[in-house]
Amino acid sequence: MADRRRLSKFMSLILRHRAQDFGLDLDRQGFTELAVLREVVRQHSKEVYSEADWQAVLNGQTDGKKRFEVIDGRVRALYGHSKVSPIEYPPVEPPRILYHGTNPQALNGIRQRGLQSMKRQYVHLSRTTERAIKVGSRRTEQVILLKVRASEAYRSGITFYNPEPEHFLAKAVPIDFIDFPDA
Ligand code: HQG
Repeated sequence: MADRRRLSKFMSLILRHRAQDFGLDLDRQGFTELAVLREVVRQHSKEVYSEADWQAVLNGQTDGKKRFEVIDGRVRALYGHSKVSPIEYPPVEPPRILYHGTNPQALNGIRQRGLQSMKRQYVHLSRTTERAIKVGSRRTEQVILLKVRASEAYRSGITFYNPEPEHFLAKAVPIDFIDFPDA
């Protein structure tokens, strides 16, 4: 079996960050033709991916994360885009509390400036503590769990989006709506 994680990572790179470099145009919702993307991947990969590999990655069966979406032969990354590939979603009302898992190095910056989207287009917020801890543990063994008072932020005019069930996005979250662990 081909390395599906590698396919998923390559697709994320193209659809979240570098579509233009690979000659792909994304529409405002981040979609492009699946057939064209497949051809780009074929041209740039040493691996040969089967139909089953493609379906597994597109359906989020590699590690249980739904990263992509296909509608009418067009594909997009659901989240994670950098500022060069802006993407728009319909706004939603968030749950009362959302979580963000981060690392000790980031904490000072967050205390000063709130949660910023950094290299991406949006800040990523998790519905559950488990998911937030998983996200944070990509960078550290000492995950710091922040609680975001999302309903309150929403009522104050912050816009939220929900591209896939576990995740919410916002342009930024000011410190007023963040509960720090030792606060
Ligand atoms: C931190 C993966 C200093 C923030 C994951 C984070 C997720 C600040 C880092 C998704 C800051 C940005 C996104 C501030 C935020 N000062 N640091 N003011 N505000 N930060 O990767 O949330 O597997 O862009 O805490 O699972 O870690 O790729 O965001 O540590 O769902 O599908 O700046 O990416 O999904 O890092 O992860 P990221 P994230 P995939």
